[in-house]
Amino acid sequence: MKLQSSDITPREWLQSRRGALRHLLASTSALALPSFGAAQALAPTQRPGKLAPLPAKTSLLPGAQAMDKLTAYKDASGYNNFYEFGTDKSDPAANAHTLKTTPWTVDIEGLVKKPGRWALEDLLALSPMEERIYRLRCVEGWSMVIPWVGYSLAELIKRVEPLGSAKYVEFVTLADPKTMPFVGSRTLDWPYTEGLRLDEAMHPLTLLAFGMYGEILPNQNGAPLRLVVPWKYGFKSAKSIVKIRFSERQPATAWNKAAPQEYGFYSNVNPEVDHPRWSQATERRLGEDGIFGKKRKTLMFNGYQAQVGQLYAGLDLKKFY
Ligand SMILES: Nc1nc2c(c(=O)[nH]1)N[C@H]1C(S)=C(S)[C@@H](COP(=O)(O)O)O[C@H]1N2
Ligand SMILES: [Mo]
Repeated sequence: MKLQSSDITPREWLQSRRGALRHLLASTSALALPSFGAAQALAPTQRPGKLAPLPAKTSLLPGAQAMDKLTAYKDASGYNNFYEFGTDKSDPAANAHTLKTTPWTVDIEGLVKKPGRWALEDLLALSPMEERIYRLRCVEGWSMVIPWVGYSLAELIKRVEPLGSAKYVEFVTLADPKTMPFVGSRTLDWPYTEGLRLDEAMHPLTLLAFGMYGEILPNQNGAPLRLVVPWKYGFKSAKSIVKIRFSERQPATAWNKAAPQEYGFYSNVNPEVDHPRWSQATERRLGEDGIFGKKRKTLMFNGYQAQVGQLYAGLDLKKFY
């Protein structure tokens, strides 16, 4: 039987990786192992095996291992929102092959002591890679569980030394009409931008992701690097980032500009605050429930309340949606 990542729970996934590592250590010279042995030892059948491997150690951060069943790779990479490549869920997988991810640079701008341009290679080497299994819930009502690979955005932020006046972080993503067929369409004001309060951006769960399922990100999931903010609606998790800007004022965001009464700056997952056109109380897990399957209850802060709830103490979450 061929074991698919979608058939196993994250606990089994982690245990089988440890088992594979023990087997490898017993059968080969331990000295031959590269530094992040665990992901290297991942059985090839558990990795999609389509893209370059991105070795990582398992993150021990509280909240970093959602114990729900993993979403199948084919669903996570085949059902996407990436409006630069079209508005249908199947468009990004069909069209994003044109995205050119090398060379890639990220500009750090604004209120920091160390502004400048980072090459992707230097960002990849900045901090050890961790695998984190996060729930991600789209504002449209579907959700998934993905083993991401990356490190806390805080590692990069500390390195560039924000000034005391910096209160917000803006993320600007690629808008290249030559490779992104829908940049120029009137759906959104391009480039797609997003923003976080500095304390949200510094929260250890806020992930700068370079990979998923043990491999580098597929283009349609935001290669070569993206944000993953697991307690917020999916649109806050900007894909294919080219610029990170620190500011004193709250930055504009693409969805807020497009429909301010529907998409606020905070966009924390909250089953008690409905979208003006639909309820946010329940969700469907991708691949699991089927279109007519039963819905599951959406959790406050997408299940990350213990980790992030204190960021919003005293804030009226109905007003700051
Ligand atoms: N640049 C960019 N980033 C984006 C989007 C987009 O259209 N463009 N869509 C967002 C939305 S609505 C969601 S739900 C997630 C989807 O991420 P996934 O395709 O990896 O599931 O990406 C977010 N990041
Ligand atoms: Mo979304």
